[in-house]
Amino acid sequence: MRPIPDTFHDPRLSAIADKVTAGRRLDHDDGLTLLTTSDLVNLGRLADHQRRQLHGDKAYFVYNQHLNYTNVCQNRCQFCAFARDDEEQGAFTMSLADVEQRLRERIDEPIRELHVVGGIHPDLPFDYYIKLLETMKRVRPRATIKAFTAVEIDHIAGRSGLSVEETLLRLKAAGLEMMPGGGAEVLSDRIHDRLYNRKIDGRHWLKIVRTAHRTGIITNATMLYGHIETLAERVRHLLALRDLQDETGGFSAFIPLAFHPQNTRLNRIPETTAFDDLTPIATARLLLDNFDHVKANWVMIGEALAQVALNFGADDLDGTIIEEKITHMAGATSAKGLGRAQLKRMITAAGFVPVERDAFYRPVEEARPNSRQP
Ligand code: V47
Repeated sequence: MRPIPDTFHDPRLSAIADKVTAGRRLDHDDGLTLLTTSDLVNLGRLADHQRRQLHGDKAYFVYNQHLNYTNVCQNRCQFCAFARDDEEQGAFTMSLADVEQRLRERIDEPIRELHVVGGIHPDLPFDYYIKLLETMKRVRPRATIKAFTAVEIDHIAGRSGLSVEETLLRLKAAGLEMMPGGGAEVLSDRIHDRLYNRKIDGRHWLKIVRTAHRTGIITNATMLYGHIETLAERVRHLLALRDLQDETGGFSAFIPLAFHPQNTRLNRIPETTAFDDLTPIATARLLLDNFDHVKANWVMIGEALAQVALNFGADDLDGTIIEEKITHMAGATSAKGLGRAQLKRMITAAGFVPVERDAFYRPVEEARPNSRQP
């Protein structure tokens, strides 16, 4: 085991290091210390220590494609630049033929995961969601479909007239294997009431995710930070996720999402700094002792900082992504997609061994040159 550093500028970190070494669980106060310390380097070293216990020098990425089937959304959350009303300029809803065409444009690429998120469209019938999954599975049989946040699942269940559990089972039969982590934002009634009161609250989000885990659908978990949340609210969010993970074991990865303010109703809030972006990653690695993976999402924090984050507790860079929309509409300046070679170069240059993975973190064998691997 690598030694934990003993030259802490912040003595509070030394006490936390003792707990980490002894395998003792961190608590709410420890979480606050991690989020408030200015001893960033030692915070990173502690998180790196834990990250290497789990993953050694491996760092993961996936060849994935994003697909946003609609931006029509009845919730109109204050932090969102993506949503439109039905008749509003810029509103779109993809037909099944559009979806098929979008997937076929990249059919020669070895895509392993389809990441699918959309708005809460008031009128799409239940059948649309079933056919959407069936279309994706038919066109891309080897890709895992990671689709619909818990907020979408709640809405789709409403459209189906079935229970959430029955809805999930029907979606699973049509090809749903995994759910993305969005929708909870921060598990806090205060923030829910102020920023996204038309959508389900934190308790409801946890209930739907618990049901998904029970039906054998694994999910990710995210946290939208850098807006009006307090540090204590961040810690409570992480601890609520940790409690649910103790109960179900159904979370795959945790992904902190940096708030991008442009074109949103919160556009007076400044963008996050590098310090703001690295501390949630390191804190999550230490507090979420029952999560295997912490992702540094390069779309959110930029390619350069995501690479640095691999040394601050993150073990995964997400992936090629190919055409991110939600954050770019809110002003993200990162690329819209990255190539496999670029991801590998970023990981190698940070001192790690790149591992291309599938959606379930199984290593993927690289295709031989010129071989087709849809
Ligand atoms: O819940 C919306 C976020 C999420 C903004 O599971 C914004 O691997 C920043 O679920 N600035 C949806 N973020 C996307 C999502 C997701 C994203 C990346 C990885 C994974 C995963 C899942 O997008 C929403 C919200 O938190 N979001 N607007 C914004 N202005």
